[in-house]
Amino acid sequence: MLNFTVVTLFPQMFESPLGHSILKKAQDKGLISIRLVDPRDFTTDRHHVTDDYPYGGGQGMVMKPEPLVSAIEDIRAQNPAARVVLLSPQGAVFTQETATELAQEEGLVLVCGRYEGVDERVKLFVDEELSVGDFTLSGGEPAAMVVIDAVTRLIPGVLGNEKSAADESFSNGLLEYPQYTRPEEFRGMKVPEVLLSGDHERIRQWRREASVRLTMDRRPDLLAKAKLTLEERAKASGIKAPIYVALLHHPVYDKNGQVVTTAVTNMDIHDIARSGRTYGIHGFYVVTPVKALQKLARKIIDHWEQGYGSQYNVTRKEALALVRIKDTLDDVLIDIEQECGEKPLLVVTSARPGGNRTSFADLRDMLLKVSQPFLLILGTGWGLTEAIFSRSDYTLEAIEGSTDYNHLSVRSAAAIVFDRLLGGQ
Ligand code: 9D3
Repeated sequence: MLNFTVVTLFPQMFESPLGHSILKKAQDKGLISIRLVDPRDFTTDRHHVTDDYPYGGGQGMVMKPEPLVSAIEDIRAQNPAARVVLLSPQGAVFTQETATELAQEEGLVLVCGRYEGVDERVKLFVDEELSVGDFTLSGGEPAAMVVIDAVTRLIPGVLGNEKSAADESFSNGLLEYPQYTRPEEFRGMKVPEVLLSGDHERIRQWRREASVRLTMDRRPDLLAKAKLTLEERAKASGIKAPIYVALLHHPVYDKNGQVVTTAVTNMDIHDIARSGRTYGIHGFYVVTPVKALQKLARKIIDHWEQGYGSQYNVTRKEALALVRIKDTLDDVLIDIEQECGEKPLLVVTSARPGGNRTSFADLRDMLLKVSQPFLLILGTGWGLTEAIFSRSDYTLEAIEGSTDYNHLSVRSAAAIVFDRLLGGQ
């Protein structure tokens, strides 16, 4: 039994919504109760005044603290376990998760504001503030009804069994699949054949796929929290283009603007491989013409792939399987062309400002549309040479931090670029 108490200047507003359908049945079955309390009954002045002008001036009226707080204290005294919620545009946004949490309570007190808001000091007498979304209502009453409805549906016994199972499918964090009923053909539009097939496994698969696709199209923000399989996640990311990364040790500039070859480092190989594996990068090229450094790189990889490390840490092995060592950028391009059947588009990254830059958002869009492979080129030392820039198809915008200091390591920059281009929001 969940006892709702609504504190409102307009108790009559609740009569009809509570008097019909599910909410009426839930009350009749004794699964919930709803008490309406009017703060006007807690005024002590002759005119029962509940609002007043705002200090500091401004539009409209503000609800006075005394009647609301007296009402809250009176309710708390009778029902000490109750959770007291103020409906307010400044509250945390009410979600299905909040509803699930509130449905576990024994008592909920919903305090509705009117006018332009309530005196700030009332907020010290409630447990939390909830909003129902980013739009302006005339008062907390419709929001309280929303909360009562969403919470009541989750109380065992309120819905039939089949229906509560259907609600579970919403709590998987996806939008619901399309529904059809008779007739089989309406104004030339047929019901999808699979739904008439009677093949429950195919129907389940079709619905699941439709849910994922619809969520991807309309509410990609939901996908971050949704429970998806790895395959579904890959599909949902919508990225068709295979993405490769090359870490260039030559040709790059040194401090003095000379073209040099930098040393291969253990940490760059490990960390970019692990980030790359995490974000679904197809291959990670370590490019150096120096044979001794290639040998070093190979030794690092072999240790984890075949040596002691492969037993010691199998996930590291999985990441390092992405690493390929090449002499030059041209060798990388040949390798990708052999694997994909076409040349990759070249994307260079640079911390240096200027030039005609492509934003992360634009490149992300391109990855969704194009199926041609992409090669992200990362420089070492003091950055990629002009020769590499002039060969590239796109120059990605520089990563902006939040200060004027901008000295990311190449492996940190790689992780940030992967997340901005490929991350689930
Ligand atoms: C003048 C600035 N307004 C804030 C955006 C003041 C104001 C507008 C509307 C103060 C209160 C209200 C009434 N709204 C609610 O009480 C309310 C609400 C809402 O307006 N939107 C979403 N959720 C909620 S919960 C309570």
